[in-house]
Amino acid sequence: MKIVDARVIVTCPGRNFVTLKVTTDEGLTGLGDATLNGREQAVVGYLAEHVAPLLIGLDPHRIEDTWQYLYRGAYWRRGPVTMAAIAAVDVALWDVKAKAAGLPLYQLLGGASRERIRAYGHADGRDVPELLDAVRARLDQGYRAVRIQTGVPGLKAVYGVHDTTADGSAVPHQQARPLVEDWDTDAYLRHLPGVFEAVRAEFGPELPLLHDAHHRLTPIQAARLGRDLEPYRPFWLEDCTPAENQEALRLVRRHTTTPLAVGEVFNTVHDYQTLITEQLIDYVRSAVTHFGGVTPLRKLSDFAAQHQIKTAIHGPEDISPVGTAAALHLDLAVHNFGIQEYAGHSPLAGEVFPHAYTFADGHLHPGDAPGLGVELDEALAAAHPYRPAYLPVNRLRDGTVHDW
Ligand code: GCO
Ligand code: MG
Repeated sequence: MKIVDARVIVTCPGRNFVTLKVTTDEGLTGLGDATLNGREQAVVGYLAEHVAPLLIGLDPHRIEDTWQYLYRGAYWRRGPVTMAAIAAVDVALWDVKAKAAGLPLYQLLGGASRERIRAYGHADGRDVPELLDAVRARLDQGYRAVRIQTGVPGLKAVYGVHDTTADGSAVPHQQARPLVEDWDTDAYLRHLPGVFEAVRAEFGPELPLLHDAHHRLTPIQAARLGRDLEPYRPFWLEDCTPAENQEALRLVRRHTTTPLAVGEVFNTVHDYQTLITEQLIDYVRSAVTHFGGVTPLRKLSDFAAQHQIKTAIHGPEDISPVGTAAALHLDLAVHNFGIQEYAGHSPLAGEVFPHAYTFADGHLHPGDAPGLGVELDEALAAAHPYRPAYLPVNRLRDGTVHDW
């Protein structure tokens, strides 16, 4: 079998998605997600100009070789743009291989290690009563694990409490310039333990509660927060510090038993070396889409498993249904699965990407269609073209740019 066509398709059914579509001389097609939120066109250029031409004539079955060819062959390694492009190729080739075998992808990864995949959803509110309502809404949808984020008194727009501004008006995803959020770490550290206390008081001790600090703390602040949250038994504290400084997590770990999750902005296993070998974290959070695909994420899972670290693949709305499906096949297959983030997609995105995966009773399953189990309605995709959009930026009260 040979690849005869490789095309990049950009669509915006509510938010931008970048998809690679590979076609073979036997008429099989494969899809890969290359969406890099707020920097989509950089990956489009990398794929269309530098990668797609190299794929023509290759045997799509040679996934490992193609991965190494694109990773080592470029000389310039790593980075989100490169690794999102390689991920799209890798996932598209796994899609083709599984379709050629007539099997859902998870069967090629060793088969199912479990019946279903536990998911966590997002609940956020500008204040505690709004958050409690949001948690209740997620439970009504069937979720059995919830990430909680709230506004902080005195701050007007806070990470994770999206879609509304201080005056309650909607924040559009598509904007000509980034929205500016504001931040005060002391106010946040004072506020959050009370939020956990209120949610525990309302929903009891059993509901798994997660929280994302989004890289905003110094190691000693993260250590303080981890300790202050211990009475409420969080499932995890995510991205407490900017973890490109892996050594920083040693300090956090020394002070708290709150489980730590890290990795959604990582691109390669090297970013995890110290974190995994020194057991400084409990969950690896990388997305198939930003980590170079199923091939390296499988290797990461196995490396993490040797240190009793579990997987928790990144699953926000900006990972397309193609990237979501790839994650679900891995989740079902690997032994050290922990939990899957599932923010879901708009109904329109579901129509652009018809898919076999399902969500019920707080659990996901990739379905049993051959391949990934996701298709792309190209006509509908074309009817919703790319719209420029940025992620927000974050500033302290005095105007200093802070981690977002
Ligand atoms: C998460 C993430 C996301 C990211 C987003 C950036 O845990 O789901 O933090 O919300 O901010 O994916 O594009
Ligand atoms: Mg996160």
